[in-house]
Amino acid sequence: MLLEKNKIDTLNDSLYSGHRKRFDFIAAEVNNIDAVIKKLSDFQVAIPSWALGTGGTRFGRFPGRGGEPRSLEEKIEDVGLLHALNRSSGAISLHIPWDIPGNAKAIKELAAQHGLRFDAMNSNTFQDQKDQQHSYKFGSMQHVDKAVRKQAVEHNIEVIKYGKELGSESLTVWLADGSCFPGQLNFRGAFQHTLESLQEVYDALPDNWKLFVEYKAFEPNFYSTTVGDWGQSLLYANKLGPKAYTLVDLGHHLPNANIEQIVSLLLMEGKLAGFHFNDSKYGDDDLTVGSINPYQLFLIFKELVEGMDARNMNHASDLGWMIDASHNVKDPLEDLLQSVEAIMIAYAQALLVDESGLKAAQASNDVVKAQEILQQAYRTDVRPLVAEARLRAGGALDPLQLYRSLDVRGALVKERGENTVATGL
Ligand code: PSV
Ligand code: MN
Repeated sequence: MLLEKNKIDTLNDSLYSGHRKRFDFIAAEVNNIDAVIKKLSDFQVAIPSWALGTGGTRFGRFPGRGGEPRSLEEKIEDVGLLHALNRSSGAISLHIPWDIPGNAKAIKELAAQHGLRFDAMNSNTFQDQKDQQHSYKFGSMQHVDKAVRKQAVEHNIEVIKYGKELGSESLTVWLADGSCFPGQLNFRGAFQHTLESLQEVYDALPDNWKLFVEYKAFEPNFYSTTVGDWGQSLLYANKLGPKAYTLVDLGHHLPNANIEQIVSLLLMEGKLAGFHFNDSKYGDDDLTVGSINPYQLFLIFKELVEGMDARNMNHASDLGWMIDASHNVKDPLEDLLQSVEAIMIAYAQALLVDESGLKAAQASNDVVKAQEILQQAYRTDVRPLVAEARLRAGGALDPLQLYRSLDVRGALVKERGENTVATGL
């Protein structure tokens, strides 16, 4: 389904005068307003190909209204729809083998028609596939059997091959490897095997590619995880070399971890790869970004903006920005629109932080002033700035309202059927 530009314009016209008032009000308070809007327009968040269908838990899955994408082509069309609405979702991230591009040239062309590029490629050695020779039951890259490790390495090299065909420039490796019980594995042995396997994958990376090492505290293993936290990920990344980085998935920490501090230090070391955004209350809940703890999201973006500026980095292109969420009770496309909006809001708030005032407050140990400065930015209603950036880029002033008023889901159900289940996960 394609969204005609005149439908976007019609809704924008009806919302414009209210928007203008709200925008002028906040714009008067912001220094360099055009530079801020430009940064917001440039910022793109990749959509994972596995988040376009209804998710579930190990207790079950409740289908949505239908119309889910039945193929990679339809997934690209769905991301194209999101991007047409918000102009901030201009990339898609593929998981192999869930979304193998059969005809890479045609897939690349289709994505380009929707203004999409291919973000990080993701490998999968956490599930056994039907025709697979060796099982990953006891791990993949950490496995005691060399044949299993070799299979995992070869899979990752195959994923790089697909990525090269599509114009991607990074590989994210998330390993479920670890153990469920004390004594099950030798920690150092598991680390060494994993490092050796990752090194083989690293050596197969094209020069302009990056390797993102994602960590996760627990699940599916419940006693130890072989890339369990940012320290372990950073150890691997440092040992592997300059093309290896640490990827932060917000849901992959133990409760109350200070993620913004982790982000700050990884950036300082030049080892932050990027993000998998989601939100959570308990574990890897994969909820809509900003739905539980929007202040934390703002604090993370505050560190990102300050840390990236300190290293002269380009906010839009020097880190990988991606959503990694699951939609159990919401329409996946609505959930993704909400997530992208939450990310843009947190980024906009971070751009408003009075950095020099904050530095002065820190230098004089003025704790109260420092808090005031942060909360001044956080409590500013930046939604008109984000909407203005969308408007200038050709998107909808209110993407969710347009999605609903056009009954996009209804049209997708008509086109694809009620009982479609997204391919993949
Ligand atoms: C694992 O929980 C994870 O965050 C990894 O990024 C996977 O690639 C993704 O979720 C999908 O299972
Ligand atoms: Mn993830």
